[in-house]
Amino acid sequence: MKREQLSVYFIMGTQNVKHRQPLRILEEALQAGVTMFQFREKGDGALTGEAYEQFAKDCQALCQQYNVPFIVNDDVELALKLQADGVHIGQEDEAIMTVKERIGDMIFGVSVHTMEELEVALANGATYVGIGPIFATKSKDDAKTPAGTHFLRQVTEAYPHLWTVAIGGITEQNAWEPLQAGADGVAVISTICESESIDKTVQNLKKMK
Ligand code: TZP
Ligand code: MG
Repeated sequence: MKREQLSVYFIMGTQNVKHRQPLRILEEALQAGVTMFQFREKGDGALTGEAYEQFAKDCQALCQQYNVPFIVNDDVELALKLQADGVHIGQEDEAIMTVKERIGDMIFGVSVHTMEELEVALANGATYVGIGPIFATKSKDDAKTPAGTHFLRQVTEAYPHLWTVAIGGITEQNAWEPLQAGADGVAVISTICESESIDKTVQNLKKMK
C-alpha cells in the first residue's frame, strides 16, 4: 500500500449501521473514494459464524472491485483465511509479535496510545499506527478518554516517516485538526455510516488532506 491510502479510512460493521444495508453503505463509500476499508464486526448484535464470514467475504469482494485495501480488525484467523490485505489490532488483542509472525507481509495496523506502545509496534513491523480517540466517540464501548491531538502531534514530530491515521469522533468539521497535527489520514465510522450524503462527506474529507 501507499502512505496516501490512509487519507480516508472507512471502518464498518453491521452494528454501526441503522436502517440501511451495510453493503450498500460500503459500496457508496467506495464509489465516493474512500482509500482504505476495515472490517470491524464486533459488539452488541455482531454477526457470528457463517454469517460473519460471508459478510466479510462480501465486503472484501466490493473492496477488490474498487481496488481498496481490505483490512480485518482483530481476527487474524479470518484475515489469513480470506487472504485479506491486512490486519489491524489494538493493545488488548493478540500479542503484536505473534501477529506479525503469522501475517508476514500483509498490511499491519496497530492502535497505540503511548510512546512505549508505539515503539513496540514499530519494532514489530507495524505498517501504520492508529492514534485515538482524538475526540469523543460513540462507536467504541471501551474507548479511552478523548486525547485530543497532543499525543498525535508528539508522534508525527518525533517520527516524521511513520505512517499515522487518527481515529475517534472525527467529522467533516473537525478533521482538519488531526490532519494539521500531521496525521496521514482520518479513520471514521459514524461520519460515513450516518451521513445523509456519503459522496459529499467523503469528498469533503478527501479535500482536507
Ligand atoms: N478506536 C478508537 S475510537 C474508535 C475506534 C474503533 C471508533 C471510531 O468511530 P467514530 O464513529 O468515527 O467515532
Ligand atoms: Mg481490537
